[in-house]
Amino acid sequence: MMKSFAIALVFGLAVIANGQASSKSWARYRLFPRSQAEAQKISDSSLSMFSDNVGPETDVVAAPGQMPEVWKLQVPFQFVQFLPDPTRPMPDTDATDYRNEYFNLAELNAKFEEWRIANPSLVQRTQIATTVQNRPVYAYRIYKQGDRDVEHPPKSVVFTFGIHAREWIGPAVGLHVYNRLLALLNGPSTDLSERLTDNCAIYIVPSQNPDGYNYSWTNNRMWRKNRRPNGNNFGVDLNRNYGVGWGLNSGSSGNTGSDTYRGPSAWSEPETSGLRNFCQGLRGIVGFIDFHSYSELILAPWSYQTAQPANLGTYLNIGNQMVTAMTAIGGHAYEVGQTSTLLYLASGTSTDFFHSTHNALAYCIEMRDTGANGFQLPPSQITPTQDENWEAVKVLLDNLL
Ligand code: 0X9
Ligand code: ZN
Repeated sequence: MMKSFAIALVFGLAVIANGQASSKSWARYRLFPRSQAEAQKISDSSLSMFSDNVGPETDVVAAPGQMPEVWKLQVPFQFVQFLPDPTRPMPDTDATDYRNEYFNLAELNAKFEEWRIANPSLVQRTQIATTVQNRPVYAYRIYKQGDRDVEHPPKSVVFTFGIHAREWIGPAVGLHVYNRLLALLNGPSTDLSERLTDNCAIYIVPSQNPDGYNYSWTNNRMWRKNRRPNGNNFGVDLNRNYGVGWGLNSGSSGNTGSDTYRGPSAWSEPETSGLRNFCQGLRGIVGFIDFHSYSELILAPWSYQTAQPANLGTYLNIGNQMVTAMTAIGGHAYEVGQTSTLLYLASGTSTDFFHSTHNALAYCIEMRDTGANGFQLPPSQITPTQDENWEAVKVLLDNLL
């Protein structure tokens, strides 16, 4: 049964593969790996991952002429759709409305700076890394010193955005979280703002991969990694470069051309090692969220192994509270679970590092949508995605402060 299904898929595809359009067009294919070894073959290939779901099925993007790469995998597959050429530069939008437009790197940096300068007593900026192409990576600290006259608050929470270049909704949500936190601290005192004042500093890294983000605007909308030159290829997947579980359990690739290339060693990239060094100096990191897209998932460690973390119950409990708040405001019911079992094995990730080294409650949120538009989420969905993820942030802070 399973076998004939597989053969039908492959034959079904042959018709499309030999059709004229596919050799000249970009196309999305769905692959059905039957074993860990086949999943690893997909991960090692130079096909661009569309969904990164190297589990029961995964979607890849084939450039014109890349069809032989798909065949070579010898994994059952089916055609999903033709895609617009992602290598066309994006039109320069001159975006000003962060609730309804995507900001390019310069616009994003300018907005973070505008709000920092407008709030000198609340915001502090630190450069935590310099990228391969010499761009700064910044962390913005938001903290209002309260009655308790402490030099450093006892707790810290860290939010990172934009580690994967093409996930444009990430930095867009970062802008909103920053804006809402400033509004909270500037507005009338609330239970949460009081606890924030006395207790906790929040750190936002709005764009952890500025080289990749810029490249996704200028050259290739589907770019994921940073822009490290690797011989004939470019880029390290920064979310495979963290030093916990690095390179283990087929959750990453050693091929430089792969979209999940882990880099030559753990922490080889400035965007990851800079964040690690910066966090070494912070007091008590209790919470962390790394914002990604897409799939509408709230993911807990571990991601490099299927074993459960000792406090999985706490992760699921707070995750479910997030879902309740998010669904109430936006109607999208994100799913909660452990990365390695709900999604797939991913080794060397941000969450495994913050969970294990800092003992933080460390989530990865895969934001909208569930695949209809994927990384190219229409601007009309920016506002609702920002709003529902601000709810998730508040739930985390409520539980941890
Ligand atoms: O593969 C990834 O890095 C993430 N999915 S994505 O489609 N956005 O690339 C999920 C990995 C899980 N992330 C963490 N546990 N940090
Ligand atoms: Zn991602």
